[in-house]
Amino acid sequence: MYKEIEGFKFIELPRIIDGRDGIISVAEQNRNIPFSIKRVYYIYDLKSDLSVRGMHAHKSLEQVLFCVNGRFELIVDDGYNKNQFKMDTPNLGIYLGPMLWHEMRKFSENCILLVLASDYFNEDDYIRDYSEFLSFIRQKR
Ligand code: T46
Repeated sequence: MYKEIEGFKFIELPRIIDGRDGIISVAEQNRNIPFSIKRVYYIYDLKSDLSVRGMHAHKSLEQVLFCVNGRFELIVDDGYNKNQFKMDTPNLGIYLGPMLWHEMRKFSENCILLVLASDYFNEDDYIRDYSEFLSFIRQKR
C-alpha cells in the first residue's frame, strides 16, 4: 500500500507496437512530461547491487526517472512518508517534484536509469544532508 506523497506521480508513456519487432515509447516536454526538458542524463555500468545513489533532495528541480533496462529500487521520502518502488518497466516513469529525498539501490547489472530534468545541473539545488532536508521540510509547514 503506497502512502500519499505530494509532488510524486507515475508517468506512463505509450507503447507503440506495429507489425515489427520492438516497441517505441515517446516522452514529450509539456505533454506527457509535465515540464520543459533542459537536461537528459543516464546512469549505467552499475557493477554492484550494493551500490547506492541519490541520497539527496532537490530544492526546485523536477525530474522524471525511467528504468529503460534492467531494474533498481527507488525510495522516495517527503520527510513524513516513505515509499519504495521496483523500477523495471521501460515505459513507466516516476515524476519527482522538488523537495523529495530519493535513493536508488539494488541495481541489476544491466540497469540503465534515464532521467529527464527541468533544469541544468546546479550543485546549489541539492540538499545532500538528511537532517538538513528534514529541517527544510519542517520550516515549510
Ligand atoms: C538525481 C538522481 C536521480 C554533473 O556534473 N552533471 C549532471 O547533470 C549530473 C546528474 C551529475 N553531475 C556530477 C555531479 C557529481 O559530481 O556527477 C557527479 C555525481 O552526481 P550525483 O552524486 O548527484 O549522482 P547521483 O547518481 O547520486 O544522482 C543523480 C543526479 O545527480 C540527481 O540529480 O536526482 O541521479
